Amino acid sequence: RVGARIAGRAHDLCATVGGPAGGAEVEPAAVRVVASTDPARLDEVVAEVELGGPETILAAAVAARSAAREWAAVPAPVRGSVIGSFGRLVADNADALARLVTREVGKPAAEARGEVQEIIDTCEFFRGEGRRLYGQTVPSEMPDRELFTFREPLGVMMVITAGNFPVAVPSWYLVPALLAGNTVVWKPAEYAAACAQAMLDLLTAAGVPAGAVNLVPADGRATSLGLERALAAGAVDKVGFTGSTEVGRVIGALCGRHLQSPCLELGGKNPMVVAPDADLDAAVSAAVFGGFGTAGQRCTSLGTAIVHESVHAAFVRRLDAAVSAAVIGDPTGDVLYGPLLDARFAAGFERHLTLLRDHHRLSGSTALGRITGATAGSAQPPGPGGLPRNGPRRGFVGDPDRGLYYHPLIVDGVRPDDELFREETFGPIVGVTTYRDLDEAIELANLPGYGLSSSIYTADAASALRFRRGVRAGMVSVNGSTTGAEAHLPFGGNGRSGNGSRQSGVWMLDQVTRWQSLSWDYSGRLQRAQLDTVVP
Ligand code: UN1
Repeated sequence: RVGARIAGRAHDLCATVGGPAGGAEVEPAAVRVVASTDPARLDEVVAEVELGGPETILAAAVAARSAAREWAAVPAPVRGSVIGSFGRLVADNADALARLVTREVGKPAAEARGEVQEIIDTCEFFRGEGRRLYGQTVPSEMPDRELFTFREPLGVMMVITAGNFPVAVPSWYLVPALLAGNTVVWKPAEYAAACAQAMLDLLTAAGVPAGAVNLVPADGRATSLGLERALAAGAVDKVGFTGSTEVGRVIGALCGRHLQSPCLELGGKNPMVVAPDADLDAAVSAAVFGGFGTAGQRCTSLGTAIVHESVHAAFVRRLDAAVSAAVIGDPTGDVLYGPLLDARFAAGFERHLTLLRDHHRLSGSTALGRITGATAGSAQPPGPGGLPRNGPRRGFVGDPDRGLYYHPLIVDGVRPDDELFREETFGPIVGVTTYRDLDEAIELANLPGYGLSSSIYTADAASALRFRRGVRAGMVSVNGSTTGAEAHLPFGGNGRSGNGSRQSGVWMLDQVTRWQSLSWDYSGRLQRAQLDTVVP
């Protein structure tokens, strides 16, 4: 069986969901077992995950191919009903699914519930698309001839997803891919495999047939080898990937060799401009939510606040106060953010912190590094030179020594040459810099070369519109956070953020279908385009 082999029952979703997950019967290749742990309680294993090798991925693609014809033959409105049932099942199991998200990747309860809502919204949109999935009628330049276009499924999609949105982002691929009549190989993040298993169980319970979605947890090396083989064997028609820019380049190159254009949704270093006329309290709230929500681990997280020099001091003071007052910690509670996703993400974040040490002026109450110490809640001990360091934090709930918790960081005075200004950090850090005029702010916003999300706080319509036009981001928010895109608006970026593909809403249909045209002549003679076309 292709699928996440998980010891025991990793989720407590309701009785309608149960039994073995979907996926075709194939012999798995050599595997390794890894533990997916709760990042807030590292000693607790959420699931034992059996990783597939390259052969497992190839086998899953072949299984998806065998299931493709039958699924594509199901009328689109019926496929839409299956998506509708999936959405209802997700809604019926929303709390349990959100709890699993919290447990497996440490996302705070409210945000996890929001993530589940994003699946429901996506299903609501695509259910109806099953009754639309429109093609066009196009006038011909010749008489007695009709032209049409049709959307056709691509065949087999390989979907590779990260664990920061372990259920919502996969649904952005799985739901439209299935609706359009494709079958899927899904490689989730290993440390979010129990969430993936729960999603597959819900899809199966909703009526997605065996073999239509094949779940294969695998490590990075096995994934790229398996994908390479599957592409070479003609077993995969399209790849969808959400994750780092670095891995996106590898996947883009692999697909390019086979003349495929993947859907790539990569990193971001998302700017927020705070204009002199901005509502500063609102801008600070957006910086807190956008920079520190999900512990800064959204691709849309705020990277750098670019603040007009006239309001810079006031902005930093208020941001610092808001962040210092925030409660962080155990994600089952009401916290701003919980632990980092997984040990590898913590290690990556530590690398950024190492580069930051000694290079930046950190704002007054900001501490640096992992939160430790059994007595969280006591004051922060100062480090050398008065700089606060690792240690307990006021406003912490839970056991700091059991989880991957990090202090929130505000780094004031970042410059364009700084690593922190240019690179995505995927952790709870916000950089702050200043600008003098809007052109400079736009230039700073574009400098890192990403192009995913962006924001401006201003009361001036002309500044907002100028920023919208000048910023090279796929998503622009005026007086709102860089995070929190709605599920039916085009989502994606260019530059280091992706290859220009857009997810969500009708735009996603272009990632899961191919256009076919039909020219139908009923003149009874050969009509030659251009040659027989009479243009007066
Ligand atoms: C991601 O981090 O990959 O706009 C997706 C947002 C979310 C999705 C983020 N709705 O922040």
